[in-house]
Amino acid sequence: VWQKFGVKEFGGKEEFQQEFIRHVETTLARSMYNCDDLAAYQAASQAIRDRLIVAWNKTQQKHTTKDRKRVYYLSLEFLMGRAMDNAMLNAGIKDITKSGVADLGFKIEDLLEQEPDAALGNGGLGRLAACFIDSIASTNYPGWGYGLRYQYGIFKQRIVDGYQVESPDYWLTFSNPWEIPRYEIQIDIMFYGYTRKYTNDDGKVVHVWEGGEQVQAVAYDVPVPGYGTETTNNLRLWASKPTREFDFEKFNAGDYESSVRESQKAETISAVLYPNDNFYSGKELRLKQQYFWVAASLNDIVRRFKKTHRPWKEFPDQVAIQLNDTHPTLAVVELQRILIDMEGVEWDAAWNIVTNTFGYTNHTVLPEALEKWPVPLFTNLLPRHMEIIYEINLFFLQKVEKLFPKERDLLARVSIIEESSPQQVRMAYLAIIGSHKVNGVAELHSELIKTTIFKDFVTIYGPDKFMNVTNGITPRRWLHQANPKLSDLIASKVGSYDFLKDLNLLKKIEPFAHDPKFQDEWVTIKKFNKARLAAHIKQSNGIDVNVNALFDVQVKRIHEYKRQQMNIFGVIHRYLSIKAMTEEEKKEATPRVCIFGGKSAPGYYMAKTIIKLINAVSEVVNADADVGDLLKVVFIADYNVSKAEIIVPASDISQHISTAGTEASGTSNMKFVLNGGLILGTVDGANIEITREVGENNIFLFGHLAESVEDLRHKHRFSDVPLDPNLEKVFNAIESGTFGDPNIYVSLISSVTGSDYYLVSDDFQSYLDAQKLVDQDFKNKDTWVSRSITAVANMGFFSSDRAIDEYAESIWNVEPIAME
Ligand code: DL6
Repeated sequence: VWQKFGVKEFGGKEEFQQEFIRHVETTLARSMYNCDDLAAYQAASQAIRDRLIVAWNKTQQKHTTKDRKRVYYLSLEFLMGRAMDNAMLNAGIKDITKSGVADLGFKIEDLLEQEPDAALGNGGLGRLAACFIDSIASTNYPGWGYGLRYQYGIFKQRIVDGYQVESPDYWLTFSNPWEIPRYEIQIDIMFYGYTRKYTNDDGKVVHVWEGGEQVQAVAYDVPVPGYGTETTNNLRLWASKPTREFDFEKFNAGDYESSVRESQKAETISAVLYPNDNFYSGKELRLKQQYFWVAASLNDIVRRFKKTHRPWKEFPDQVAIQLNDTHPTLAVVELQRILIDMEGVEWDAAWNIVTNTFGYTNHTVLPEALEKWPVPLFTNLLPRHMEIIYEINLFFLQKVEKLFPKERDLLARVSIIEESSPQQVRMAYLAIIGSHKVNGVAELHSELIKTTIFKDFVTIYGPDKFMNVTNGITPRRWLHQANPKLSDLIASKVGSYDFLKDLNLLKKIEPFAHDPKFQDEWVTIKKFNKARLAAHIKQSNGIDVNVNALFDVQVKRIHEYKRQQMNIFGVIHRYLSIKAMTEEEKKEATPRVCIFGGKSAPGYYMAKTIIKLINAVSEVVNADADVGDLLKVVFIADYNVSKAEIIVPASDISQHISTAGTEASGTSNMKFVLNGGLILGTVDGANIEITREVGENNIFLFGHLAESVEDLRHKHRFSDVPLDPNLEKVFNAIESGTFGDPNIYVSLISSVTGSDYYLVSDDFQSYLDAQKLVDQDFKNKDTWVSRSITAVANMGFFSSDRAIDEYAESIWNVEPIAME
């Protein structure tokens, strides 16, 4: 069934091998006798890269000659993972490569293991950006990603004595074959300095920003191959460099250290990814990163537009820019600055261009994640931008005042400047005011932003400016690449691999949900994937797990709102129950392997305590002979994209149990279901739409609904709400030292016994009930497998191709350009 397509294939295996050997001998300057797995990985990637570059060039030429509107996706995070397997699969050259390297004595799996993850992101937001650029290419849209080329991606996590320990992610130690340095593309970026204005000969007031520090942005291009198409788009990542290597005067005066200081300072800008997920921390360097990246990207976009010699008013007909969260919001101000200060466009005309160009995606309602910058810091770093923000705000507030003359409070509520001490720039408000569309990332979330954090803006602009685009995932990486056996089985029923481009074709497997042969094959594949994960667990944790047990997985960033604490409290409850069981009862119990993974932000004390508790429970439970195979607890260290590719296909149940109304969408929920795992989840984020698509019989939902959350929190604040009795038993066990020093967990427990902001106690009984149902249902293998097949058959909606089509049609107004 395999179709040949895409990037012009190697003439055959032999041609690939010639290319491979050429790269070993010339690019790497090694010999085939002295070629280890790392060198073989590098040579194979170079051979594949050569093909990608040919397709990349053709695509760019085509897009330039077609001269149609392009979309630019601005994201401070692109959590790409590994590139090689994805490139081979998307270009349709995996078979050739695999057998080509095999003949030369290498296993493709060993080569793939050599590649470090490109981990330029924290979690959901960054991985979404990676899925989106895969889909933009696969659906032939002319689109580029713009981001930062961090020298250090998200930190590496080790577990030492049960605690998270961070170390830097040196992902660029060996040269990166998946990027093309563009040393010729260098853009000067300025910070600090001062502004002045003067009236020119035409009587026009001209604003000047000068006297600041300069750094240079250098471009690195990462080809993004679409699946089953020759379209190969571009992800342009910027690295910071000094404008001059060192200060000759200081050098000549013998002051060597300070002669290189400027160059080191410049390089710091793109050095490291801030490791916070759903949390804003107001560091000046972060704002510098944002401006550096946004200014370089806009300079590039504007330069490309100017080559077409169109009038400025046509800019939005040629350019759509999507702001991935508020991180790139400065782009709104920068474009206005370019237009009015550099290009002489009148304010109103310029503002019209700006607002028709940008769209803004909100990814969270959590107050601690909403970006605000202190005005003094902002003014010092970007004085001209601050002036422009004041103007934008003034015109906006005048408009609001005209529309709602009697509502004085409204003006203060919606002002871009928060009147705190010091004053703060509210970036989300600036993003809304500067964009023509604002979207949330799942239905519930998009409703919530309209009724809570952005309510006033709905009043001002009307509801049409606000919309929903439910997130999606790329089925290429998250099915075909992560779970090739399942992809092959599905293809055998669909009749082709077309479902990888049109995920609704999965529907064709639904009639086989009760077919015993198909079910057998389905179960065999799940077992294979569980065995693969079990081998990984044995290797990394030294723990033996039984592949016949129910694999229960919660892997994601550790965050109180995601409630890993509730999961581990539930595990302790299970442990206590097993300890109280008779031998007869034990025979009836469903064996479980509870698998956790995820990083905590380095400064997030409560999340780090949760990790410690999981590891402490794991140590006690796994060593308890009374328990045996009935319960195993595993914390997989350093969860990342390539580990997710092993973990996701192996789950029977995965947990997505955020307090209702807190998880904007979630995307791993989609990945797990697409791989035949069922969900245990709350009525939150995209779980709701997943339920609608797969049917409520094929998901385990529990917990309070979003509309009750405020009342429950209010109750906790103003009266004594009794602790859930089962949770009390769990806390007693922790406090009596069953899992080591109880002092470690005092604040974690009091976060629940106190205000219980995340409603762990309120939801605990319903969580346990749902878990009980999972245990019971897992025993009925036939029903379980038919539910799993039915769920997969109905996951078509969650392809990121669908999400991209929605963005393209209702926000960007861009159309695909066929390569053929
Ligand atoms: O939209 C992608 C992803 C959602 O699936 C998650 O639910 C949401 O938590 C995450 N949001 C963020 C916000 N970070 N900031 N700023 O990562 O976005």
